[in-house]
Amino acid sequence: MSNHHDSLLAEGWLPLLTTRYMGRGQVQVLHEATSTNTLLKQMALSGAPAGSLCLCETQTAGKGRLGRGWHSPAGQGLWLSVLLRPRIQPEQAPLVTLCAALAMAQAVNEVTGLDARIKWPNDLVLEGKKLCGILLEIGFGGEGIDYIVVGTGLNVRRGAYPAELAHQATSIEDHMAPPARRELLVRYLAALEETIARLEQGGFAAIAQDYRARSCTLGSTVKVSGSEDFTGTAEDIDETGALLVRDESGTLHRVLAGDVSVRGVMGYV
Ligand code: BT5
Repeated sequence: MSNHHDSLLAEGWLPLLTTRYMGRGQVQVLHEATSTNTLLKQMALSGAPAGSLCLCETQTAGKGRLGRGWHSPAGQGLWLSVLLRPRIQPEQAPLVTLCAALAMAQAVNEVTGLDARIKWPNDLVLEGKKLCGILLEIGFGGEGIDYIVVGTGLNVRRGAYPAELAHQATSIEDHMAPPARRELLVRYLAALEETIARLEQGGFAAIAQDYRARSCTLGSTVKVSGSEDFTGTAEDIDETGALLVRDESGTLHRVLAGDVSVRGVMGYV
């Protein structure tokens, strides 16, 4: 169902790019990929420069976290991965997920006016339903981080997710006539370049204010499931990207990963 008004071919968007390096380097635009993350990881290992990008119309083996899958039907979303080689400490790597979430939230907001919120660590939600998921894959070398592949799956059209996920997933088209995907792409790449530069210079503190303003997690009641289960208030994010949650007895927990449900979001009441 390709539509020439919504083409992702590079000649349509490369001239619109406002970035110094993001979305340049090696650029692969494919009709079909197994997973853009997997392909870009191979490119990273063979020396592709920071800013290289892989995007496709459909993925046959789109990946979520923890071995889960990601639905990526043809023409329905922005299925893409960007290669970063950021100058940050290895323990700061998870902060790149937060940067990508912030950049995508800004891009969606600027292009559509919709108020996409960031659910820590890796989701964007609209009115409590998942609009975008983010998957980081990190390669370490002798001197720290060699590469980070940051994959984003943004649901643009209604067909992006199957009916059985309708209770927890949404798309831009569920809210308005969708914009051309290249507009979202160009804005995302610009926002990502800026956000990563700020992270390199000042750590999480440099993006904290903007991040907080678009977060639906900070200040909310959250349920943490993992090695121990508890409920509390998400108070802050630390210098490594961990979520700081104060439980009902007043103890502060540092939550590194695992599943965090936010009250009122994606089915948690
Ligand atoms: C994520 O995982 O949210 C990360 C998704 C990253 C996808 C991008 S697409 C480009 C790049 N290449 C890849 O191979 N991946 C990245 P997680 O938090 O584990 O969420 C996965 C869960 O979300 C699944 O188990 C489903 O329940 C649900 N899901 C799957 N497809 C969805 C979709 N299109 N929209 C909303 N929810 C979906």
